[in-house]
Amino acid sequence: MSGQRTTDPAATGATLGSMTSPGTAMTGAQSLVRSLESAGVEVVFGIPGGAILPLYDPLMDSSIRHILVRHEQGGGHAATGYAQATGRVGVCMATSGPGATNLVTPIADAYMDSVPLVAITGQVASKAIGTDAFQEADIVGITLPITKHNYLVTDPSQIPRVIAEAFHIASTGRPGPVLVDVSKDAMQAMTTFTWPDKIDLPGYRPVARPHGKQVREAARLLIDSKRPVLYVGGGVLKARASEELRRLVDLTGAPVVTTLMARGALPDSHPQNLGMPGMHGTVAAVTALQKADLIVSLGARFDDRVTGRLDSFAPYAKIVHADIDPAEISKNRVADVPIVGDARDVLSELFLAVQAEHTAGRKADLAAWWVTLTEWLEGYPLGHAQAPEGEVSPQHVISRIGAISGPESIYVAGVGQHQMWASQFIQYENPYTWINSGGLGTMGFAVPAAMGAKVGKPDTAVWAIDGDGCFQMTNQELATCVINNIPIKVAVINNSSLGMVRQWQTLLYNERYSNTDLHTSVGRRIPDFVKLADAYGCVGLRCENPDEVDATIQKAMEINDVPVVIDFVVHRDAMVWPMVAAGASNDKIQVARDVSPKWDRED
Ligand SMILES: Cc1ncc(C[n+]2csc(CCOP(=O)(O)OP(=O)(O)O)c2C)c(N)n1
Repeated sequence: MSGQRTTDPAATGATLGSMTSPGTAMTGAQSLVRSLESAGVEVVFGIPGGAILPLYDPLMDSSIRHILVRHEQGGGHAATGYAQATGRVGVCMATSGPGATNLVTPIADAYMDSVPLVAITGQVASKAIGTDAFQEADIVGITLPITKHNYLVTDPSQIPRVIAEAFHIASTGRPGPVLVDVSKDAMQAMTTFTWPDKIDLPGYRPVARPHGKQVREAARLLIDSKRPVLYVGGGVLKARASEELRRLVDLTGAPVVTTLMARGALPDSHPQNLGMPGMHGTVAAVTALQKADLIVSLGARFDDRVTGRLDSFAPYAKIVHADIDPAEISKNRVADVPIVGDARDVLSELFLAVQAEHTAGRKADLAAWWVTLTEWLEGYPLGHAQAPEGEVSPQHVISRIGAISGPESIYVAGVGQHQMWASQFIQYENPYTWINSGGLGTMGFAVPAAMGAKVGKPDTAVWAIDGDGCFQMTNQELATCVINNIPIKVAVINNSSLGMVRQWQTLLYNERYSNTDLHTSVGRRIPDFVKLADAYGCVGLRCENPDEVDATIQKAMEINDVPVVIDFVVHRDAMVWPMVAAGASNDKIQVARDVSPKWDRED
């Protein structure tokens, strides 16, 4: 995880020496601020309250930028967006009790998507812990299953060590969230500050370098394979290994699928990129995995949204499974060749091993496989039905945003149909340009995560592509954006309904639309998103006419001093295709309602 090594205390110790001499007397809160500075923190998203107030006072004198959010959930997702866009550790903070429990969703979200996050919470005074004191919640207990590690600190002298460890754990191995809960009295008491010059965690030694024998075995399988697929997951991005991936892809000539968490790891324009696998993946990507004789999984985890019905997933394939987290290997699908290691090291070594095979005159012949793959790619490209006359197509809006704003922009999605379309219809050419909530599927992710991404990448255009349902969960962070000069662009794909749920009701519940109508455009506008944007001090635009899509996007591109919200009123019956129904076999992929690819019908 080289991109995150700035958090290593050994690397930051030199700077520290000039800031503070070891053993300086100060309060626990001052020590906590010094520790965050020493860990290289530049920005924190949070909200103060009684238990964490001692920390907010010295924060005023710190170089660290604190961004006051409107809801702790927004602070957590903002830290995640920042981390995803920059590769650094994201930091959020909250007070005890309800402040801390409001962080539960973003912490769980970061855990599922392996995002390096440090959450600092204030806790009631140590003597009051366990007494049901005002605003007491056992946040360490609550977050135990959704953090990589967590701490309760009641002794101020432990603060520098714990913070150093928290950043180390969050950013190394398989990244993830770490929570540090600090009692109020520990922040108020006097202590001395010394930043540790090394981390001593005997029980935590993530393996980075893969085992050479396993890598050579994987290379041999790749050479012998007639129908290999490189199955690339978010771990490749976490390891900042896009370059290494590209080299292996070019060397092997093998087809690649990039999961929802890995979009952008290999350019979409690369001829070997078959696109996204899984429930709403391309026919070529889904079917290539099904028919493969070898799957080389790189930083992916055989998630149910990718495998579909597990016992019928990729029945002919041998599995090479490379992951930094040994717990992932053979969890869902037994691996023939397990490789534990950092994706960048795995890719570099696999490259050398395949190169050695080539030098020895052994090379895979994938010509026949590519004939078949090309038939699938050409026969079943991604596409969508036209919207009814005069109505706006959501897929068209999203693809035009991608085309006009371009591949250097960052696109952040909420959860639902718009998320799948944003993954399908924007061409990702660069890593770290696509940010979404893949594992937890958290509605409300887009606006705050886009805010965090824009803080980390202020010179990049950052789009939140959101649903009208998702947007209503966290749009209050637009106030944070306006006040703190964070000019994101929000495209609300307004189908006046909880679209993805409605799609399932259409397909599986006989078009009985129980509680999915949001009344945000059809007949009424509750709320009116343009007025809402205006109320926050953003520019609000509306587009209801298919002929005005491009001009509206262009207008948003020209506004760079305040956030822009566009209410794209789209037709509500658009559906996400292709689709593999939940729990079904990937062999049952449909490209439209009751329409399967030709070979499936012939079967
Ligand atoms: C916090 C949360 N609650 C409920 C869900 C279940 N859910 C998944 S998609 C969806 C609908 C999203 O609607 P909208 O934001 O309008 O997006 P659309 O699908 O219409 O594009 C719901 C309710 C969820 N993923 N997250």
